[in-house]
Amino acid sequence: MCFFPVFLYSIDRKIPGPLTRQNSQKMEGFPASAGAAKGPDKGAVFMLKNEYLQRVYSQTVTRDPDQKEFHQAVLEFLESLDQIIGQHPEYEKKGIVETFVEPERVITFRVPWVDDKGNIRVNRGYRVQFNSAIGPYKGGLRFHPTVNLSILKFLGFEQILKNSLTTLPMGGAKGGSDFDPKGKSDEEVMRFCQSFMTELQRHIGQFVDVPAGDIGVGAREIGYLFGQYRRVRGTYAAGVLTGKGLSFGGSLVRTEATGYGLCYLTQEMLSKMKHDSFQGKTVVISGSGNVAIFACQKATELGGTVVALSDSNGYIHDPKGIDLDVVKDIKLGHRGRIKEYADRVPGSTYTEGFRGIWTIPCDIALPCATQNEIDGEIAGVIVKNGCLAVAEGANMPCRPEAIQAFQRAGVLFAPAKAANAGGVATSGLEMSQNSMRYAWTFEEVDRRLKDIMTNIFHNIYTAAEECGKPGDLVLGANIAGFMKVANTMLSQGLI
Ligand code: NDP
Ligand code: 2IT
Repeated sequence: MCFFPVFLYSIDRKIPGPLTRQNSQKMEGFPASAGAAKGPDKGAVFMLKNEYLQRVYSQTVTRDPDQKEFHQAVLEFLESLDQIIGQHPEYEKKGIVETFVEPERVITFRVPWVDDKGNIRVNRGYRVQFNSAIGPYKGGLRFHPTVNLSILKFLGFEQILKNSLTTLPMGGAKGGSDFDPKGKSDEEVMRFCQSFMTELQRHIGQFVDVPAGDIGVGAREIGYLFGQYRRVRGTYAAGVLTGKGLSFGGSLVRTEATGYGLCYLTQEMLSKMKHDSFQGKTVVISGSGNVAIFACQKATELGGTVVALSDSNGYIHDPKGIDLDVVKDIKLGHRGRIKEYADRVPGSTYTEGFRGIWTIPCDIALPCATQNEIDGEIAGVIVKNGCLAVAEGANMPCRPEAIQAFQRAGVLFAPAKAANAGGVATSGLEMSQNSMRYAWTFEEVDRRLKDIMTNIFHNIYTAAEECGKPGDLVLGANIAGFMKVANTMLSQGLI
């Protein structure tokens, strides 16, 4: 029994989680903490009114106190659920929410490999198989030195909701390693991928778990991973990975899909909510990897002018519009740094530090680099500069206080689990084509992708309206994504 109807959490810009609580000493198992609630200048205050959800969040934090990114993703989701949980007593009765926030399985393994100098190197590999109620586990692999269980659990958790929104039969998962492909030779990357897959292969399969790419994992890595899977298993099971090359079961449009899908959803949001479009708009996109490059391409095709891109070192500004051929040559051609662009394109500038990109005024902001790159302060600058719409190409690039700042200012905001679902949706289409042993044309896949993204927008828009919060697409995405999985979990019993 909770004696206190309101449970307060303060989310600081740097350290998300329950930094503050008031009157919560009756909550079983919640770690003691102290401190006054943060003022609005320091961070946003979040409330969970429902006692059951308070308990679930408290247990999530207590179990894994260091998993800040995971807490952040779970809290945002629970806040949305708070709006409807009272109408669904069956979820508490059957323990659906506490089951939903706990991964079905977490696999960690060591990945030994030999570098070009003959040194033995050991990385850590992971696969978080979060939820398989509506289909086999599905989600990307991230190779980046910052990879840890907190990040993979947040990504796997959001993937459940995202995959549900696509309407395709895919559960949620994420995996990867703290291996850094940057600066490694092709041979080193190959040896690493072979070692990684030698272990991962026993945990995946077309009806079990289907990995794909994410940060640091593109066509090259997927090729090496697929080669090793085929060799170790002695079977040509194309459907075990997505994002494959076209000659071995890959789908047209998968490379472009996340960036294209992001723009399709943004276009639909602008049209429905502001009777507007990309036409004539100034666009800023962070990152310069797979998602950013193809978002830049589609935004330009739709009539926008993309004036800035970044990488983890800094950003380029080209007021006349980014020359994407130059970016592709730098990033896809020889894995160079974005700084080169300013040396090659007259009239453009390069500035050190990737966060400064958001000081450039824009109508549409598409953060496509990594998590938590936009905090409350940066969001304030984006709002002040008159931005119309923010759509998340990366996973969780906006901190909670940034999202609040956008929503309060009336800036349209599309959350990642809806806005960047085009990548995994097209992975789902790749799986379908693999099952049929048939390949659709570019136009066919692109048409399906566009339909899926348009559908996602309308579903989340309608869900928000039905919850009495029209325009709150964070709420709409969380509720629409969750209901399908939750009701499936109810049908299948306690698993
Ligand atoms: P890439 O590896 O192709 O590119 C990542 C880009 O983000 C690079 O420009 C990279 O710069 C930058 N970046 C990565 N980490 C950081 C960091 N810590 N700080 C600043 N910049 C950083 O990855 P993707 O484009 O595939 O992924 C980008 C985002 O989109 C991720 O959040 C991913 O989870 C998400 N996403 C990807 C999908 C896909 O299909 N690929 C699908 C849905 C979401 P640098 O080169 O300097 O590291
Ligand atoms: O975050 C994501 O949705 C991805 N990295 C794509 C996953 C996939 O399985 O295509």
